[in-house]
Amino acid sequence: MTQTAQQHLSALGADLELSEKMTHELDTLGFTIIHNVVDSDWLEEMRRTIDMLAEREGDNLAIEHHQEEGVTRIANLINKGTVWEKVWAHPLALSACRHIFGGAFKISSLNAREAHPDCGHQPLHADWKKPRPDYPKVHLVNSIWAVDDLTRENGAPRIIPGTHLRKELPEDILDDVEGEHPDEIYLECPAGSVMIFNAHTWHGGTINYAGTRRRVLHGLYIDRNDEPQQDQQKWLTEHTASRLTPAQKWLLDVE
Ligand SMILES: O=C(O)CCC(=O)C(=O)O
Repeated sequence: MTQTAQQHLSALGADLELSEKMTHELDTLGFTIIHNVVDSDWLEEMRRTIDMLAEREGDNLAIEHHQEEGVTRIANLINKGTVWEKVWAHPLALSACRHIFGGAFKISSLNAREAHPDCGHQPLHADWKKPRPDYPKVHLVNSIWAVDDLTRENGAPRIIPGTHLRKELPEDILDDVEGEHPDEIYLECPAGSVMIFNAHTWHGGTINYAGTRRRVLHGLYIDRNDEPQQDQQKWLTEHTASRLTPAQKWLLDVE
């Protein structure tokens, strides 16, 4: 990592010492869950802002990337409120990224997702869809922030431990990426928890049978040399730019 990258990451507080449990889980399982990252006031602000944006954007929701049947997705949160800054630049998430990538990285995107009642099933997938001739290099790290309690009944995401250590994509190996997997684990956790995972790990959204609210955020980070899901320079508003620190600009890879 260059000295500039190290300076910016230090300015962002991305040098927290991770617990042995966290690093062990990240290395062996591909994911870790941390509870009580978001307090109740902050959760309320997130919930209010998500609902306000969903109402305001209507049919235009997530036009920046992709829409999903039966699901509310809100994209480009970086330019949709100051409440999100504490998410995408969170020292814990950045410190975990630093451990997983082992090199310089940047923001790929920050989006919200909520499966509607009886909807939300996704095939098992890795977020990095390309072949991995450079395995075990890590290209993507994801974080799922539980804005509401996540349970098996309301569509907690599922994940297959250890699959970040496979070169292949699930569709190359499995007969049925839609069906149950013998090793799947549901990422059940109370609101305010964050699941950080190596995004080569096979995972997917599940059905919200209970019909209760299950808003989550996806904070996605990418190797600094790869192309992000969202071109931050293209979508950056003057308002956002005006309040960014030099280190935050570096993290977003914007001028
Ligand atoms: O929100 C979730 O439950 C996981 C969604 C997911 O993996 C995705 O949209 O790629």
